[in-house]
Amino acid sequence: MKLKKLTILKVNIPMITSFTTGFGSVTSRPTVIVKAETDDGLVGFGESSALPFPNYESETTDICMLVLKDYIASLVLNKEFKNVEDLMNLLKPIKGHNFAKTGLETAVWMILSLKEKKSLKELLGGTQDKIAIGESLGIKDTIKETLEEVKLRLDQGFRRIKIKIKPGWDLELVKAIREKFGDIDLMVDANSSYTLSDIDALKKLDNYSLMMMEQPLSNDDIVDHSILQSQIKTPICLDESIHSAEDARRAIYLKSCKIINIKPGRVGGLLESKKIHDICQKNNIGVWCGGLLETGIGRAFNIAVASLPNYIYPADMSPVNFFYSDDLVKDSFFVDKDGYIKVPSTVGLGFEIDEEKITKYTKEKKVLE
Ligand code: OSB
Ligand code: MG
Repeated sequence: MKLKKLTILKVNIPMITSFTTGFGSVTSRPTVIVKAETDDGLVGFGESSALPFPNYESETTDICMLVLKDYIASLVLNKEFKNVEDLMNLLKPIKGHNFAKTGLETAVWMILSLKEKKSLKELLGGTQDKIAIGESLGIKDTIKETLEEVKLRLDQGFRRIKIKIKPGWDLELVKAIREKFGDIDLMVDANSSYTLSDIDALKKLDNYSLMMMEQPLSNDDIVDHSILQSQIKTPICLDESIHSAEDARRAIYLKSCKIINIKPGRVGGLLESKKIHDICQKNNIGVWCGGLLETGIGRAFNIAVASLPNYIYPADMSPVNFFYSDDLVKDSFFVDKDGYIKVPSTVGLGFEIDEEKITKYTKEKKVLE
């Protein structure tokens, strides 16, 4: 197939609540939507879900816009490719920029789904009809507020609770949740806010039967995580440190983690997500699907890839209306009372794109042919 036109959009849906982590607060969240059109008239949409500032990953929304229009477009427009592997080979000259690549890659997965008349789940080889969902709770002003939100989400059926921690906002909070809610499935995510010099604080958390401790140490580290993992029983889950199947292989070799959080945007798309899934499966490392506050478009791809068999822990997949006043799909997913989302079996995205809404929230637009 050949792509004959790319439309790169910076879209900003108002946030109704901010989301605070160890690296700072997300208060407004523009995202990049890629519309790809083939020479035979098929249309796919994808999302580059980098954050607006370089505190989670170095890539940002504006960097994705730039790399897509100035570098990615010319490598792929009017070039023949057969599948996603071929497409990614065309993009090989570009080092990094996984989020930008994912915007295009996911749009092409949607096109392939339409072309082959198979759902994304089927194309990817997914085996699960529904995926278990957990809630990721940002850092709040008080423990009381956090406990209220934990209760609300447990009552709504969410199957595990993840709380964001940072030095000084950790032990007391975990203790309070354990006291009030007993042995619920509970995990913490530090977003790289500790170092090995904080090992005493991390060892204290180790006594609370946490499902996992996500990315406690530096975003670019797998050595100190290995040292830490050898000293605590709580499984370490890597997020920021893993950008590829090669990174996963190295982390597994060094015993730096026992679990990996796969976010398609962070690793360059669904194909690389599947490769990470596969290497983890071979090595008995369970994976799960993280989120980056995507719109319904990005979330749709996350849901599809999370149907692969080794996605064995609940996904961060709160409904889009927890964070945003609106969405870019008409019939977004919902979490049922038992805490599951159904994986769509229809072709294409699996959800109906709302092009009027995309137009309504577009702040910048580049068309390349
Ligand atoms: O580390 O998992 C993270 C949101 C923004 C930046 C980093 C992270 C998160 C989340 C995901 O926790 C929340 C979601 O998308 O539902
Ligand atoms: Mg994380």
